[in-house]
Amino acid sequence: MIKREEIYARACGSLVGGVDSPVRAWKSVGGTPIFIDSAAGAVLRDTEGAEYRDYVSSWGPMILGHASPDVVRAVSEAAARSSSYGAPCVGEVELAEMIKGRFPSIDLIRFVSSGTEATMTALRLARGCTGRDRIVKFAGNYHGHNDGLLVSAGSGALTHGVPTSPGITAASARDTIVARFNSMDSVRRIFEESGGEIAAVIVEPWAGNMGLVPPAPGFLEGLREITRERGALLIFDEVITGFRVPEGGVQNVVGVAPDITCLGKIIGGGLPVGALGGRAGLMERLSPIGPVYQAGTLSGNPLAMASGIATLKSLTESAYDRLERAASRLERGFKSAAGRAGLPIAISRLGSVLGMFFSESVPSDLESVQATRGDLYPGFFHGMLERGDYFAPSAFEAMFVSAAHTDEIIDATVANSEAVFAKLANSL
Ligand code: KE4
Repeated sequence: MIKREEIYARACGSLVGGVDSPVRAWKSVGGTPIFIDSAAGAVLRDTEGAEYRDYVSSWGPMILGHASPDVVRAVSEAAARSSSYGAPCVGEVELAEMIKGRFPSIDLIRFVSSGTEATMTALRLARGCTGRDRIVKFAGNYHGHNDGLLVSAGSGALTHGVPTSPGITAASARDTIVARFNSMDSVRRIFEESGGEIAAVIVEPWAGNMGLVPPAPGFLEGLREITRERGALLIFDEVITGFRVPEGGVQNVVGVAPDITCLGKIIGGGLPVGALGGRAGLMERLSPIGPVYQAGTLSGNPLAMASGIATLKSLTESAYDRLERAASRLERGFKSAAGRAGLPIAISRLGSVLGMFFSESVPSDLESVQATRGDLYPGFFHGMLERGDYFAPSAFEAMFVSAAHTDEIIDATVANSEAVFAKLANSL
């Protein structure tokens, strides 16, 4: 047994902030982060032996639950055949074919090792294909930590109050134009001013890095129309939403086909992976066929491919039914518990990913997210944690359930929320 204070102090002696990704340091909610020793199904176990019902799910990849037997078996068998070859393997082809089978907008794929690499490559491809420099992104959207996109970014950048990071050159920032999520007026104004310079618009079709904010009716269709009219590419960052819904991705739910789709998280089942895909004519501009260079030592890693294949194979209709049952039960339970406590909350949900806001209604953009009572979030986080429920240590993240979240797991969490919501309501 290792006390969290002890291991965190040790970690701070070797890792920046004691962590390898900022949001894990709990800076915005306070307290000493727990260190995880193991996990199985919907439950985490920390180094002190305490158990928690997990609603972070490694930020999305663990959609089946932790240590899913099929995934463990697939990764173990792959590891016994070596963990990396630096040469093509059959698993890359199999996983690519599985993804193509669910995304009609994708003819060809390139695997990389993170969502950041996927979006970074997508931008380079868009610029390489159009000969244009500028990119439009949306305030509060997060696409990983590449320079051009760490401007008015969500997730950890927003959590730590540095949406536009130091170290980004003026040129990078100049080439990134920030629009308001769900505002076609803001996008039209940008195209009126700079349309001929814009290589691409990149968007999280459901924004999962400022809480979970849905697209307004017609917003995604509007982006498709204006980019097509003005010769810019449309990039959907589906790193969170890809395979989170039974339809595959948001693009299949709304019927809007982007030019490039970025994926990650679930397609690797918890191992490092990212991917970008699109029409053959576009993707073939990437090296080795085309001139736009991209490469990676561990791209298409055999263990990550085995994990992704096993995960997608296990995402059956009955798995999605379990996911829907768990997520809708949590949504209903939180709403009724908060209602009984007299605490205004608003919940958004896309399949098995949810957002919760301390407000009367679901916000539509970053400005309205920041107008919600985010100050109540630390009380929610710690109140639930001490009762055995682990949520994101940031108000600007989403909640995830897995196929391992049974009715009993969800009902225990909802029961715990009664007291937590009541305490928050009394603090108003
Ligand atoms: P990675 O480079 O972290 O694999 O993926 C970047 C990324 C790209 N696009 C979207 C929509 C994303 O949400 C992410 C990463 N998500 C965050 C959590 N919201 C990762 C967690 C973290 O940064 O520690």
